[in-house]
Amino acid sequence: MSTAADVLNENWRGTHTVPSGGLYPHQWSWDSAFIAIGLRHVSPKRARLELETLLKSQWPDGRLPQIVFDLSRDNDYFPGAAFWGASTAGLIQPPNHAIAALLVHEAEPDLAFLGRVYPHLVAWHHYLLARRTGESGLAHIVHPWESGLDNSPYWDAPLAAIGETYRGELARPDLLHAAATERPSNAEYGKYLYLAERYRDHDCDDEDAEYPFRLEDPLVNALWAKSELALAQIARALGLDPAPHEHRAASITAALETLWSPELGTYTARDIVSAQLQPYRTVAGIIPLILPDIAHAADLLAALDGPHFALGRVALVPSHDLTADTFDASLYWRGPSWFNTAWLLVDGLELHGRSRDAAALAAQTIELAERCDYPEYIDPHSDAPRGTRRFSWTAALAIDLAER
Ligand code: 2M8
Repeated sequence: MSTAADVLNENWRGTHTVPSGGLYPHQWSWDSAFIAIGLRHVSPKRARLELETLLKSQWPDGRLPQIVFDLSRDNDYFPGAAFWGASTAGLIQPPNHAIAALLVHEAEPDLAFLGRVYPHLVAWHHYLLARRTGESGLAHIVHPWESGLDNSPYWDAPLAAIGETYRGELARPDLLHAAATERPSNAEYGKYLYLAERYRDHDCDDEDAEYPFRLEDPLVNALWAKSELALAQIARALGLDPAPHEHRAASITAALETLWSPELGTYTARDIVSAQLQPYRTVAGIIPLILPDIAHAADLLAALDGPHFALGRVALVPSHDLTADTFDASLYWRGPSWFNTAWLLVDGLELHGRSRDAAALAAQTIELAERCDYPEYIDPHSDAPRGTRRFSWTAALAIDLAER
């Protein structure tokens, strides 16, 4: 029987792991962090190399790029290096890397590794603070791809408000590897490419005052705060001062309260351009449960248990509210359950005193990953696999849950 480790071996490219050989032939930023978390149980050495390969592509301003391209596969994914005119994409992804670095070190203590990665991780967080953080104290994203949850309903109204669309030729090699009913539409791709092109043509400098897509997302900021807590532990291990990281984590955690929606009973995203909170429940709005001091932990647990996310009554945790008109059980980040958010919520449940439910969610995550051949995502009602198969973070996080 093929194992999760076989999937990681298949997708290993000598210095890093691709998310999947067909659909995603390059190195993705937050995928690599999740992958390293599983890889540490297979080969701590490879896990360290996975992270350090990504860090090698860090920009001088500190950002970690969304994608590091394999130039030999540039025709197999769009937009690639030819579009960006560079070997990395200018956008970012959610900051889960310090969490991964700490866990990799815990699997096989290596202070030299921690010492090498720490300054890079500090520079990465500094980029978020210096270039992306406004008065609210939260970092904003400038593209749906930066959220990791590309076609979440959070982005519907902000994208609809943008009159422009991409005028170049739209390639969709992704549709060779996943059904069109399970991927974003061409209309969404038109907006994605318009924004990416505009950001690129301003040298990705974050200085375009009229830039039309700027949102504060609860998952991105919760991961940032959690990563600051991880950096505090890394600093302590290195004999450095953890306090600045602890203070930053506390201030992001406090600032997340500005994204709380009493009507929804979850956190949500704020559109900085329109000053609107988005009226949707998504798994991103529950993820702040990973923070020990989050104010609405009890409400988040109630949201998980209630009809919108139905913990224990559907497969894993759906990416979008089961009762919403916008819910679609097969469509990417608009309903299907994903293995990385399940992994994060296992941690959140554990942290907030729900160990039995955490264990049940972990067991379900491992079982579904194995039974469905490590799918990218699954239908929460039928358990049917969706998206691509033999997907690296699904395999990696199943290994991690099984090893704990
Ligand atoms: C998906 O996003 C990429 C663009 O970054 C795509 O659809 O082409 C998302 O699920 C994202 O979170 C993930 O990092 C990436 C690679 O697995 O795929």
